[in-house]
Amino acid sequence: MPNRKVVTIEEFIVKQQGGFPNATGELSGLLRDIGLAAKIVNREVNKAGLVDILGITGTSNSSGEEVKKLDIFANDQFISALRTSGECCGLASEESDDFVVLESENAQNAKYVVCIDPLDGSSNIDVNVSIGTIFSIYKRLSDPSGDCTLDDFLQPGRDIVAAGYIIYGSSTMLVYSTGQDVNGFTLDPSIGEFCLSHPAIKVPKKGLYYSINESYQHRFPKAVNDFVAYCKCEDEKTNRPYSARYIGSMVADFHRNLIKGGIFMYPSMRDYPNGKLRLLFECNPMAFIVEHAGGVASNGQKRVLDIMPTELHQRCPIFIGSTDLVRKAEHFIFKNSLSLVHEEV
Ligand code: FDP
Repeated sequence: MPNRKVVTIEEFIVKQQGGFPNATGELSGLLRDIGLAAKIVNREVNKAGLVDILGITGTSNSSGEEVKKLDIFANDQFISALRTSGECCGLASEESDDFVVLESENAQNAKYVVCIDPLDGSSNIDVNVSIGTIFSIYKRLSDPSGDCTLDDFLQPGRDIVAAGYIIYGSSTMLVYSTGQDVNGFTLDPSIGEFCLSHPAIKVPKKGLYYSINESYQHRFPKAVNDFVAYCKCEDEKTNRPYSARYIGSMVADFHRNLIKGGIFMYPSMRDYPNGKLRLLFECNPMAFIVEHAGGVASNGQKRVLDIMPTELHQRCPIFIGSTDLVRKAEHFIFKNSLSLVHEEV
């Protein structure tokens, strides 16, 4: 067996920083702190069945969903890691209604803000199914002499400086990009380090998986159902039918499709014109990752990263993954909108 040198995430971040002569090391520090908090959350996720941390708290988050204890634990860990890091002046979390200004002495004058979904896929916690953390980092727009403001968070995804996710699965992985390649690091529990395992990830242009919660079929727009029917159709030339895979944990569904090729969809629905997923906490970071891996993220009509957010907890329909599949879904949506116009004439 070839003896490959192990590269830890710390070494990798330092090496990457070396490629930018003007880098101050703040972004590197922030990424390292997120990695450290992820290890602590991972430890708790792994023993979730053993300690009294599993179960619901009886409260709801800002989107009215049940909050699990582990969500709160993860939220607290990331806030505290970022508070002490000194490189971040504020953060917005999917678990909190409003953003938090980090007022510690360290955080003053810091030039970055972070958006985080501390524990995504939380309905899967109790049943030992993969869950994840999603993060994105932006340069603040406000004057560094004062507190950060809402506008620092309401930036389009194309202005993300770095984004990534952690998947707590059969192994724990941290995948991130600073706007160049997308690299994946697997946690080696024997040394407690994230080690480079998936360098320069590229999402296959064509995919063989489609991921959508089909139980909502009767609430989806016709174009989405037409596209799903297309995925199921027999066609040797395009390797159809594609296989359905839906874990119900965006990080896990996204991660599989990133590595193997496929499309993840959470479209608009009757009564939910913007779908379920949040633009700032879920859609934008994943869109940033997929684009840097050579894939596409669309709301059905336009690039997710070009949407101008107007509120922290804004939702957004999403079609994300392999380029050919996402473009095909967009084509169905476009075709359907044309036929609607024709019907109206
Ligand atoms: P969850 O509610 O379990 O936290 O936005 C959160 C999310 O999971 C995603 O991770 C997942 O893809 C989606 O919601 C699942 O929603 P449905 O149960 O409606 O399919």
